[in-house]
Amino acid sequence: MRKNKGNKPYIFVLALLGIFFLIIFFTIGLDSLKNRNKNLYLIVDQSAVWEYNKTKWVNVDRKNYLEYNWKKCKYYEEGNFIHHNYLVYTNDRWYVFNANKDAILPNSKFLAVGGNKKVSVKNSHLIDTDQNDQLIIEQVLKENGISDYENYMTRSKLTTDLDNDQEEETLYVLSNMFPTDFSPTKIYNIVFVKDNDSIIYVYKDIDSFSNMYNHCKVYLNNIIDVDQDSKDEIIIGCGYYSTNGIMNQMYTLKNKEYKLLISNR
Ligand SMILES: [Ca+2]
Ligand SMILES: [Ca+2]
Repeated sequence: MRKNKGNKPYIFVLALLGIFFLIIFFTIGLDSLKNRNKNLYLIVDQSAVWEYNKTKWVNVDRKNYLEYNWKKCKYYEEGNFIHHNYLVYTNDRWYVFNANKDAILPNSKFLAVGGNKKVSVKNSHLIDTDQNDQLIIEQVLKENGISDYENYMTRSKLTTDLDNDQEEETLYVLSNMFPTDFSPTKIYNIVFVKDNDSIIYVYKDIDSFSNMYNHCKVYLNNIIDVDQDSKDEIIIGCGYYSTNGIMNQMYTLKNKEYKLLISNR
């Protein structure tokens, strides 16, 4: 009896400590345990969340998007770092909040980078092509069996050093998808890089006009170096007609070819 009485204060302190650690565990511990392996993830526009899982990129299931809510991430639009922002997934879309937790309107070309791994994101704002690009565009279209050069909707480019050889390449984005005032024989989306005299294709999708609504219209989302090898990965978006969503893909340069790293469809 006596012995038990003497232990009472200790039991009380131990119980208090236990409760204290349980509270800490459930508020901070559980959260960090969940995110322990999240060393790099990308939230790409409204349509993809990609996580780097040990050796490969994986698509995060939409039902798990909530795990990323209120995590601080680096928020970019067309390669411009806007701020360390917070993203919140609710009602089937991402809402973006700044450091003061005020809502901001996301751009359709946004990219949020989360986790603790270093990456570099590059300006990915395209400009319209001009007279000097005409020859190379015609050559590429001809090479792909497309003869009507005059009818197009998107011809844009970005000049930058993508492979870190200290020389600039030009990335072109061409598309005549979903025309309203002309009917081409073929519809196309072509993304390619002109590196000196060689053409390196990133994304190519060509079909007959009658199949148009099975396709999407391509654009550049962002340029990022995810593995810090100083060679840029290219993220494209491709919007399907009406409310049929967006395909996002990330490509990496291996042996002078762009290879698909991950696609959300
Ligand atoms: Ca280069
Ligand atoms: Ca890279």
